[in-house]
Amino acid sequence: MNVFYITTPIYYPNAPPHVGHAYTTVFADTLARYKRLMGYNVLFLTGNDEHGLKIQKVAEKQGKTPKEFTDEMAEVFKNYWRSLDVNYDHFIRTTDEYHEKTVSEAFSYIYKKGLIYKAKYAGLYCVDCEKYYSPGEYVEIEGKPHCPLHNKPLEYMEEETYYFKLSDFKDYLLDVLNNREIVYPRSYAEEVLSKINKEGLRDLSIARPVERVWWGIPVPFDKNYVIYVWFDALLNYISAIGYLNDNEKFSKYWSNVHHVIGKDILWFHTVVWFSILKALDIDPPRKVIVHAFLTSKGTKMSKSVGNVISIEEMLDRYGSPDAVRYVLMRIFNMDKDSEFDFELVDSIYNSELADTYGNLVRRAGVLAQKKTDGKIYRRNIDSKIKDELENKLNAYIDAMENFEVARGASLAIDVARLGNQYLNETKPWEKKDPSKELYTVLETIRLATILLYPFTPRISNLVAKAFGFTVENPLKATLESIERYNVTNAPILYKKISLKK
Ligand code: ME8
Repeated sequence: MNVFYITTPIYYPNAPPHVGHAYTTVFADTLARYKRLMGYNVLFLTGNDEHGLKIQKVAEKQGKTPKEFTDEMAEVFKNYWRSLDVNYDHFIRTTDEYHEKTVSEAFSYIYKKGLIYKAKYAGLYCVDCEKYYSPGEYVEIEGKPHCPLHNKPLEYMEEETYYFKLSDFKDYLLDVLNNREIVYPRSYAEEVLSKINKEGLRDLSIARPVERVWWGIPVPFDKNYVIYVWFDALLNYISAIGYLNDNEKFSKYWSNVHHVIGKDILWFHTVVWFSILKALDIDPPRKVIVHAFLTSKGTKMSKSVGNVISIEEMLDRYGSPDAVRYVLMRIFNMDKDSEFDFELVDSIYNSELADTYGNLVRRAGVLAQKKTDGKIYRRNIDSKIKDELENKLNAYIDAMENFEVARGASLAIDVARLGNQYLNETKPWEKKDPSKELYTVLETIRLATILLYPFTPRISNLVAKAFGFTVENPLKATLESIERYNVTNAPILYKKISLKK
C-alpha cells in the first residue's frame, strides 16, 4: 500500500493554539483524510515543541515546573484538535523519552563526523529575552541597536557555544533547492536561494550554556550545555517514525514525507533541516508545503500582536467543527496572506454550506421521503449531467493532488450546485413519479458529500448514513453504482447566520 507521511510544525505551547495554528493543522488533516480516502497508508504527525527558554519562563511565571506546565498544555492542544475533528495518528512531545534519546544520539553522531565544534559566540544580547539579535532582527533607536520586543538597548556579550558547520552545506543546498522540486510552491525555494546567494551561510549555534537555559536536552558529552531548541525540534520528524530505533518503519515513512509549515519557519525547514539531514546521511524530505499567513487587521495573527481570533469563537459562530474547517480551507492560500474578515467568511458559510450544499440535502431528502417513501432505485442519469459531474471530479482530484484545498472545496460545492440546478430545472415535486430525477439528484449529493469529506468529515458521514450510501474513494464511487438509496432522514446541516451590516 502506498504510504503518505504528513507533519505539521510542532507548536510552542507557551499559549493555547489560535486560528492561525488551526489553519495549518486543519490543512494537514484535510490532506491526510483525502489520502486515506484514496487508499493510502497515512501517518499524520503533530505535537508540541516543549523545550527552551520561552517555555521555561512562562512556567516559572505561573509557579510551575516546565514539565508540569507542558503536561497541562499538551492536553490543552489535544482538546483543541479534538474539537476540530483533527485525526492525527501520533502526537509528539519533545520531552518524550524516545525523542530525547534520538536527539542526543544524533548530536553525537554529527559531532563525531567533525561537523560540530566549540567556539566563542559574540553578539548583541537582550537580557530580558535572553537572546542574541543579529542585524536585521534588532531595531535602531538613535543609531543604537535595541531589542524589538523590549525597546531596550542591546548589550555586547560573548559565550562559548557549540556550532553546527552550516557553511559546509552551501553547494549541497544550492543543488537540492535548484534541482529538486521539494519546496512547494516553487517561489519559496527561489526566496531561500536568493537569501543564500545574498547573505551566504554562517555556522549555527546549536547549544547554549546551561546557566542561560536549563530546560532542554543536555549535550551528551558536555553537561554544561543544552541543545538549542530548533535542533531538538526539527528532529521530531524523524524520531517520531523510529529513526535509530526501527529502521524499517523509518525508511517506509520517510520515503514519502510531506512537511506542512507556515512561511515564518521556511529557512529552518529548508537550509537548516536539509543540512542536518545530510549530516545524518538522510535524504531531504519529499515535499515541504509552505503556506502564507492568516492576517487580522492587516497583520499576521499572533498572540504577541494581540489580534488573534480564537478557535472557540469560530466554533461558536459557525456551529460545527465541519463549518470551521471548511471556511478555513476555503480561504487557504499558499502564496498570499489571507485576511480573516468575518464578513467574507460569513458569506462563504452562508452561500456555500447553508444555501448550496445544506439546502440541496434538505430539499432532496424531504422530497424523497414524501414522494417515494425514501426508497429510490437505480435509473440512468442524463449524459449531460454525468459528464459535468465527471469533469468536476477530475478537476477536484487534480486540485487535491496539488494540495490546492481551496479549489478542491469549491469544486465539491460546484457539484452540489449542479444538483440544485438540476432540481430547479426538472421540478420533481410536480411529477407523480420523480424517481429518475431524484436518483440523479441523490447521485450529485453522494459525489458532493464524498468530495467534501476531507473538509467536513462529520457531516459527510451523517449525510451518508441518512441517505444510505458510504463515503469511499471518489475514484471508485462511480456514478450509477448505487442500486437503491434509502433516505431515512432529511437533516438541516448548516443554519444560516445573519450577515453583519
Ligand atoms: O515556530 N497564519 O512554533 P509556533 C498562518 N515550534 N499560520 C500560522 C499563524 C498565522 N497567523 N500563526 C501560527 C514554531 N501559524 C516552532 C516550530 S517545527 C520543527 C518547530 C502556524 O508555535 C504556522 O504553521 O510559533 C507557523 O509556521 C506555526 O504556526 C508556528 O508555530
